[in-house]
Amino acid sequence: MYSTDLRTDKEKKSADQQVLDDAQLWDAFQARIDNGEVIEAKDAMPEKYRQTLIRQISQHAHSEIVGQLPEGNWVTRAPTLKRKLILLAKIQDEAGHGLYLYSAAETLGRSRDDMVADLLSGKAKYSTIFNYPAPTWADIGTIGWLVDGAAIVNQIPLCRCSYGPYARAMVRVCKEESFHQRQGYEIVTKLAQGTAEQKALAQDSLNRFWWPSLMMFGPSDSASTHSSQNMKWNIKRHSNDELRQRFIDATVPQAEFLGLTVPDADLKWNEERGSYDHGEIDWNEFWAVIKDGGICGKDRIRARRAAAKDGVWVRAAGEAYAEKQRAKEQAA
Ligand code: BYC
Repeated sequence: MYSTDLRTDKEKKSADQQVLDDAQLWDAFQARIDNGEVIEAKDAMPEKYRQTLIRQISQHAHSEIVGQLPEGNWVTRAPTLKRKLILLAKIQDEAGHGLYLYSAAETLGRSRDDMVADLLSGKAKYSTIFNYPAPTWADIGTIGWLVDGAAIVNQIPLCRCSYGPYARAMVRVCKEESFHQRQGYEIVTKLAQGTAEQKALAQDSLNRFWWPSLMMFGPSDSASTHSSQNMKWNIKRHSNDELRQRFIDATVPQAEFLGLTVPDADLKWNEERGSYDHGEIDWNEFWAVIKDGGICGKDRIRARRAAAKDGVWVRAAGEAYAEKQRAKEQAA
């Protein structure tokens, strides 16, 4: 498959030799991070840094790709031609995000084929949010508003992540997510300001997507295994709970503006903190969706396996064409 790892075999070998494992070299790497330097693909890095980036970036890429599925179901049922075009453009953007992210992960030495194989075998994680069903048109609005909204809050700090290829990919992704969030909020606005039935549809969708959207930020800080090291390495700039709180504070007024009710009886403005207090997230549900795939996990993997199988001829044709071009260039 196409690779963006541009290093020669010799360079890869020498990078392998540079894998930092003794304390002194770790300190030197940490000093670069503390100094705000950007780490590039050919730089020496601790093996754990490389592995945690491959883990996070590939999970992120899988989320973008699997995230197309609930929305894809609505392309043929979008209420107007304009809505259909906007939705198609958004879904196409998500494919592009997956591509940038797989490419960024490949610079760390893992092939896209291997990463995709992990997704298809069920080994790799992707965001729990995409294992929830989207049975109504209002859900397409809510996904843009809440899911892309949460993604922006989580991903803006990643534009300053210490790993250059990931940070640069995030800049473009965030710009596009911003359009996605607005188109989603616009759909929900139309419904909330429409008939009583339309407003009820919007409210029902908010009820179902609110808590799963909060789970997108990951487990609470006390249960997060990677946060502390990843913050030391400037991969993460803020903790899961900090970003979740930021999302709640930005989103509750948006729901209020639409006359919708956030489904949290404990939600209350805290004057002293200048922030909302909120109810307890059901972490049992979160871990169960990670473990068993929730309502849609099996369908999502089945759909990705079918796409991989149906796309074999496309990839073969692409490779044959590239080979033909190479032969032509060599002959010229
Ligand atoms: N779902 O130590 P923690 C989009 C896992 S796509 C599933 O806090 P970390 C869109 C975590 O992987 C947006 N698993 O981890 C697309 C770890 O397990 P492993 C996707 C989760 O990495 C299409 C364990 O729990 N965004 O917007 O420090 C259409 C412990 O967690 C989840 C990204 O991927 C979860 N929600 O922090 C529309 C952002 N949360 O790997 C929209 C990039 C946690 O040890 N990723 N886990 O087995 C990140 O920022 C971080 O990886 C996270 C987790 C904040 C998600």
